[in-house]
Amino acid sequence: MFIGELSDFPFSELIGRRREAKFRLKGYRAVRTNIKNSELTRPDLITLASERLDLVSVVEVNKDGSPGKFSYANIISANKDDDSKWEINRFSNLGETDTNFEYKINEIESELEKAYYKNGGNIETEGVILVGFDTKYKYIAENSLEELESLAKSAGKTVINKLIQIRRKIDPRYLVGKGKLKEIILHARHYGADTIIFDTELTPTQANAIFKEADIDVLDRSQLIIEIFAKHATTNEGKIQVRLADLKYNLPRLRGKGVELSQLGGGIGTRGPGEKKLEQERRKARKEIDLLEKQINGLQRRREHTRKNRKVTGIPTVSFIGYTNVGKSTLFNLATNSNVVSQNKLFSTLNPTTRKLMLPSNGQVLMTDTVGFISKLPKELVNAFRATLEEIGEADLLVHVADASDPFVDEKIESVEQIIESMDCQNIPKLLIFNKKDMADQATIRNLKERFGSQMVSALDKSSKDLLLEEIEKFFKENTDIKIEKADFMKTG
Ligand SMILES: Nc1nc2c(ncn2[C@@H]2O[C@H](COP(=O)(O)OP(=O)(O)OP(=O)(O)O)[C@@H](O)[C@H]2O)c(=O)[nH]1
Ligand SMILES: [Mg+2]
Repeated sequence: MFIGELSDFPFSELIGRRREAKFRLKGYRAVRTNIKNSELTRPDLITLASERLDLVSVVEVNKDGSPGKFSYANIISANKDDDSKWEINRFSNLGETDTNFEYKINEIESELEKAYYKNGGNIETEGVILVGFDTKYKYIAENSLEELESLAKSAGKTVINKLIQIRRKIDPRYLVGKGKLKEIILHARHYGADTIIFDTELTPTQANAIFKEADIDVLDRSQLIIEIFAKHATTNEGKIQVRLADLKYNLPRLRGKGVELSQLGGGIGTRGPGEKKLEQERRKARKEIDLLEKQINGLQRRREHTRKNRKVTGIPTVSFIGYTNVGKSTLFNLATNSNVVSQNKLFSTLNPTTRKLMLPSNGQVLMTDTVGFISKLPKELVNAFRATLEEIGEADLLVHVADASDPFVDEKIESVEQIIESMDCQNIPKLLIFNKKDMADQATIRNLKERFGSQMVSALDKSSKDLLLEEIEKFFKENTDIKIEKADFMKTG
């Protein structure tokens, strides 16, 4: 029983941030009494939904102290066609209710559980709500959100629902504005989500302010990308690079537990224990960054050495570049009879691989498979993936692979070209090739051919190997003055 505004009651402190609950209710019922009015207020209902209380009710007290009108509300199942979160039941007199509340609550919980699974929830994996955002156009936010969904799946998460917010002016504190943010949080809790992922890079201020409002996890697009890289990193260098990117991105976003408390307790000019701890964490992160930078520089020198040796041999180098998941690694495997990882996930490749390869008229080249690009790539990651950047920077030819079956192929080609330019590699000769021809319809193939005049291949079709290699050979002959040495069979055996 609580007197006063329900929304002021410190449920979170009392019950804690119970993340394992997912579709469960918290096991708390709130009864409020009121002298004048028996209506549940909006704050009552919001508290019901956000704290996942079993029930919230209000009893009117008659002048003589006897109970009068009575109403109660409970959460209803999340439904993608209807955003209602609660239902209210009203009775003209408390004595009139013959509801068995134990039974009722069990019934609600079993409905919530059913809806959780029906909405795609999965108790084993992390359930996420995705939030798309743009300052102008819904379709831009939608396209980007679709990609965010693939990213979330590549990270092994379950996408429960997607929301889009268009706002002319970015809120520097809450991105989407405080009111909208509260709605999104409520929505996420209603669906039993574990995490909200924003499809933009949140500034440190936004990340911290949003975290304070939401009592479930919050990620942004860049953190999600870093998380995927971390999952896929297998080599020592890959792991160091990801850790470095992670530390650099999150250093200004460190929150430090207990900072709010120390700010409340300490007067102006004093530093509470929370802030000191935060400072310690920052210092620790900076130290680790320094150490990792040194390790990476060491590895870089070693790679430089290898590349110099390669240069001496005079064999031209060809690097496959392109948007993530277009089939670079599959094509690389086909061309070089290799076995690097290729799979239908974003960022399968993290480290460049180089192999020697024979072109149709016996000329030799070195071919490299590289990390895929993505639009809005966090700069901490671009810098961290130096191994790939160096490979690209040193290449004699960049084979830009694009996916012919992708409706957004134009935007992705553009995005790759921009990244290449930002890496100062725009002067390296480039050959555009369309892959996944088998998945594109005839009209699209004709249209792409007309506009780009590029070769169409399918990495799944063995005959594409010759097409690709002939194209590369022809390009060297017609567009560069690089002489490709023929393999010397006597020497190499
Ligand atoms: N239908 C079809 N699927 C293809 C083709 N080429 C590649 N794929 C599939 O596309 C998915 C991605 O292929 P990858 O070779 O891993 O792509 P990638 O460009 O190396 O991706 P990242 O390393 O993540 O940047 C895999 O499931 C491949 O089997 C193709 O020509 N046709
Ligand atoms: Mg790959």
